[in-house]
Amino acid sequence: MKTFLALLLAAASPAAAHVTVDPAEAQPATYTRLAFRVGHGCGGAATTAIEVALPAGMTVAQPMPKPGWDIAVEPGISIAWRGGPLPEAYYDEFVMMVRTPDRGGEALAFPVTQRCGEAVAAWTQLAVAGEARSRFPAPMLQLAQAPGAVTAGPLTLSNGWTRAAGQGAQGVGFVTIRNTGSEVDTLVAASSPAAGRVELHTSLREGDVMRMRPVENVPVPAGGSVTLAPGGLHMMMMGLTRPLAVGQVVPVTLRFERAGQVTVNMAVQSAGARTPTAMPGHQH
Ligand SMILES: [Cu+2]
Repeated sequence: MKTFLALLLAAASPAAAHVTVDPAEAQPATYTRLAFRVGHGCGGAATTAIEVALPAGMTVAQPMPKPGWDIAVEPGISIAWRGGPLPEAYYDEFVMMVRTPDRGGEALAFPVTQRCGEAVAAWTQLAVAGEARSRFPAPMLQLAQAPGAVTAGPLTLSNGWTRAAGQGAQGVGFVTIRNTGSEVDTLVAASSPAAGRVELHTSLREGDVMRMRPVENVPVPAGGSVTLAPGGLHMMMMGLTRPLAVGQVVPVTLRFERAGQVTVNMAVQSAGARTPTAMPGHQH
């Protein structure tokens, strides 16, 4: 049946033959509206379901209701619209709001299964390097490198941020470090012209009290990432040499065992900020 449909689809409308996602590119770690565009049915039959599989790590994905369509959500797994039908000759869009994962530079696949009664078109094939473009490609969303992201060998550092603080006070520093290499690397030191010295700290809960402790280093696993964030690992800028004001940028140089030194610009957020950027529509 699938082969038969494949032939039909290929013959029917090669130009508008794919389910696609709009936009095709987005920023990492931001709220983004995604529209899945459906330009035709399954080889003549009207569309009765669009089932979208979510990429790993997409923990926030909210479907937009659609008159005439029932919605089924499996959190973090899939979103499906069932109903219609959407006639073969019509065009429609199925919309969701997502928070993109903090993995700048990655291409996210959204395999889509389109059903037309009993018939099925599976837009689920992933591109393979060196092979011709698939006839049934999964819609892809390319994540841009995070603004201000810097690389050192296989390491990408992004989302550097700090909080407003006065001269002479202690400042904090946060950053996400991704290691696409096959060997662990280790953050061993940090320094900044804005601070007398910079220590690596972790936060621990002892009873009802959060305490900070210096740590010798911060390992970044091969193929993994580490996020320095409020309530956990952070950089402590001891003795700020100047006040840090919201909107400014503060350079911090991190030293890794393997990748060497790399400088990240940390954006100064408000004194109470919990995240590196404002999240539209979700500020509480
Ligand atoms: Cu600290």
